[in-house]
Amino acid sequence: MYAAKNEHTEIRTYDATMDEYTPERLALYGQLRRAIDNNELVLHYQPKLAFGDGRVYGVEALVRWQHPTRGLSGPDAFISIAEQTGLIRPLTDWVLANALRQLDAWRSEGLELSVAINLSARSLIDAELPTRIFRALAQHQLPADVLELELTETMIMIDPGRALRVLGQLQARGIRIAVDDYGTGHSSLSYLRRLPIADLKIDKSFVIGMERDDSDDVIVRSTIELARDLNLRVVAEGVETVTALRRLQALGCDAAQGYYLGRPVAPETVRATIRDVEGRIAALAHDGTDAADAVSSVLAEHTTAT
Ligand code: G
Ligand code: MN
Repeated sequence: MYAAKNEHTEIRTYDATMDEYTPERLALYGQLRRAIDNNELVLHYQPKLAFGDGRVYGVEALVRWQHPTRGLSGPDAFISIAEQTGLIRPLTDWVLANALRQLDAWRSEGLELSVAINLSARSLIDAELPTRIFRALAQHQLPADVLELELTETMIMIDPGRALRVLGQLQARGIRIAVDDYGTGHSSLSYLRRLPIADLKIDKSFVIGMERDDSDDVIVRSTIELARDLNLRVVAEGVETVTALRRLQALGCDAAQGYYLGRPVAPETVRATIRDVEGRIAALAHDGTDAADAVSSVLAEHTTAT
């Protein structure tokens, strides 16, 4: 009926793939609602490394659902149902509260990190989002610049006017806005320039493809140049090999994230992951045996200079 009304046709044949209210989805809705209340959700954290000093400066929080029978699933399995049913607000609040509580604990133990959370399309145009975020920060007496919000170009384009208003308020208070999966959407550069963004995250598909596909390498290279011209911090996602890491360093990328550096891990494993990646990066920088590699000498120079 809703499909027929939307399309202004009198007759519309039932199509199960369009049905938001199948028994499966309704069951999922109920389970997700309980999951949020019962702490079946968990956040895993993936490190982000700064090329400048070879240190992990922040982590991205990634939500997982530890379902009693289905096991661990990622956001793809449940974000869309949350968006369609209004559960996205309690879900976003849960992620925000938990990520900030964890960050507060780390920082009081001397681990100077920032944390990034991923927003969904719906929460981005939620006029009350800024207030809820400021309240959560205040609760832990955290400065605004330790929080980063990741959103995709596509999400911004759904309602650019509203997105811009919400983002403007957040940025004015010092929160960092990052464009996630950059390169997969269709936003014009002139538009992007007007947004209050601090970080550009190059989509992992280009970074993964870079080693064997010249056009991916060109995209990565020109994105880094563009980001630098626009005074943005540019972060490469999907760094899976040391070759990719070195290439990005040579291209002047600011930071990197990916399986080579560390997979998303449970909070209690974050310290060990950071120690491990920083150790490996320091070793790479001092690896004099690889004399042909200009990149490692750049890294070495930097390490001795600081
Ligand atoms: O859309 P976004 O960039 O936030 O996606 C993050 C997702 O990418 C996470 O689910 C994470 O597990 C995955 N991811 C992180 N690093 C890598 C990587 O190096 N390779 C691949 N294939 N996926 C990654
Ligand atoms: Mn992200």
